[in-house]
Amino acid sequence: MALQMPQQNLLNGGQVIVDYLVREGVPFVFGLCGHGNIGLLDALYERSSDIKTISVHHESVAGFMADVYYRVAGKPTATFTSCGPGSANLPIALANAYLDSVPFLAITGNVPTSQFNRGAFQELYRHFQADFPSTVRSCCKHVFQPTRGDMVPLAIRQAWKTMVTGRPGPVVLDVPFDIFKEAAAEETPDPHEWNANISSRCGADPEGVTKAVDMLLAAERPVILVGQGVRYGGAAADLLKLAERLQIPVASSASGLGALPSDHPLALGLVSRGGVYHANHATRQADVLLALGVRFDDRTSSSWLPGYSFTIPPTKLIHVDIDPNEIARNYPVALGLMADVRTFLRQVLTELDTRKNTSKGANSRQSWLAAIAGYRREWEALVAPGYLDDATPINPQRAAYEIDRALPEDAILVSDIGVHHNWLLQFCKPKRPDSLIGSMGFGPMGFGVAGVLGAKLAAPDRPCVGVVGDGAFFMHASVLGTAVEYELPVVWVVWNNYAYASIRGLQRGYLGGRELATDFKHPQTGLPYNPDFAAMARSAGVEGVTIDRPDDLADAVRAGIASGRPYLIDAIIGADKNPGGAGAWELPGHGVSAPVIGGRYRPGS
Ligand SMILES: Cc1ncc(C[n+]2csc(CCOP(=O)(O)OP(=O)(O)O)c2C)c(N)n1
Ligand SMILES: [Mg+2]
Repeated sequence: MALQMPQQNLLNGGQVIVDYLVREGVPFVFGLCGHGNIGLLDALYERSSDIKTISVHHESVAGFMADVYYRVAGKPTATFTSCGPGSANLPIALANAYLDSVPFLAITGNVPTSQFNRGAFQELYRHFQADFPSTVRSCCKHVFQPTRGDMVPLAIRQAWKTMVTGRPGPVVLDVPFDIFKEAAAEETPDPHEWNANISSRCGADPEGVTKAVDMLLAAERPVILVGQGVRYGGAAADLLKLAERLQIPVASSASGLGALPSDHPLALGLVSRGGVYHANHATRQADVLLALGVRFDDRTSSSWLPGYSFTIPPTKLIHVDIDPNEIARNYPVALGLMADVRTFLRQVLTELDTRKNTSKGANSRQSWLAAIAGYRREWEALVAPGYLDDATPINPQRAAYEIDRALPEDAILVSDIGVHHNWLLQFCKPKRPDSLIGSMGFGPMGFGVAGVLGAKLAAPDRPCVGVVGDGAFFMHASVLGTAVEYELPVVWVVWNNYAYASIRGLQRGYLGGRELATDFKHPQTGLPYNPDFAAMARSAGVEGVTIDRPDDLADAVRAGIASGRPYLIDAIIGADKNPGGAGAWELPGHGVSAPVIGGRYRPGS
């Protein structure tokens, strides 16, 4: 398509940005208009056959869509937001992407350079002129703010490179109003020169690889712990090879679930404060723990209290991460290696080829695996009754199970934040690295409500289901309109427990039941209150049904997927049970939760 050339046949700032996105192969931009970004919209208008603009009804929706798009497609996209309040709706999604190491380019509008520091409409100026960058500095890898048209080419190519190299993360390109229209360059930087040929897949120090292999071969109770670095680093196939070759069981942080298919005999599942017994009891007894792309946050680590998730030391930790800042952040390391996880795994496999007798260690590991199988049986016996509970409202464990079993193998489940997420983490059986997507770093409500739309755009042929709290859905119900406007056949299961139940659970667990501001009640009757979500969906042109019997839930999910239309299931689910796990969680000043199985492990006792 012919571009409209401004003065001297130069592309303007907006055109350079959009052309660069097109040359990077970005299929979508997500955002919301404002006077601050009409220049960019104009450039997008010109290229509308090359890049599709998705207009949403809340800026955070745009950010969550871009975020989950990347988690599924492995490719970054961009968002556009206006100056002032429009962009101020975005940091929640930026911070979420930042903490979960997910890249997207946030193009934020700002006031015209000629008006800097005059207090123009929507300028944040009282501390420093046009100071949106300060608003987002803790929420992204870098902020670029070109203040002349000819600064745009440099800014866009550097922004993209910063976003995708090293530990990935979101980057902000903050563009004053006039710069979108100001003459910028004759042509756009070529991604092949500035970005495509850069690899950050660095390997570990070769001596470190030798040491790691020595430690793994000598270990009697080794465990591999995987996190996001394996899942999104494309390392799942190499992980499988290593685990099978050395017969080492694999536990996952919440962000690593599905890196090894859940039904693989060596897959232990979730290690966490709410982790399953066989995972937690294996990782905390391990003599060598190989941690791949894991942060050891408080939930994974049972608030770092020894003996619940981990006991490091005496466990010898081999910690591999592309970001050295995460190594030895929370636990001492026997061996810390900065490396891309996939490259490291390949180095280890190559090193193993040079060793003799690797099967000896694998055979001696059978007693360790047998012990873990025993822990697994104990866990399964503990949770068995929950699968059979026929009660209405639906038992949450049963709900998680019914939703999971209704999903075909290629389905993508995007969870929101809340108690439903904890249940899903325990009882879903993800088969692929992207089967169960959740937010673990920042945990913003709305992530799943909106994110499922991004998943669908990334994988139009795969069923995409968002399981979301009633609190979060009400907060972000505008997604109904977006699904209709862009014909996105996603299924939302609203986990309707008439409460901000995860927080009410804390009031019950830690505060003696002093409940305030955590449930939804009708003012006159005192009965649980919520809008009729199914009717709300229908009013927006989305199919909507209400389910309160466990036997109907799986069929409803299947029907939603089969409908080929946006579909909402309002599922009435009990809130009186909390997902108990084998770990613990400390809320400093309020105490420590008790595990439901196994207690605290003390080495040597
Ligand atoms: C934007 C945002 N506000 C507040 C919180 C704190 N928070 C975490 S979970 C939760 C309750 C969520 O309620 P709901 O969506 O109904 O999910 P449930 O826990 O009931 O499954 C709240 C308020 C948050 N994580 N994000
Ligand atoms: Mg709720």
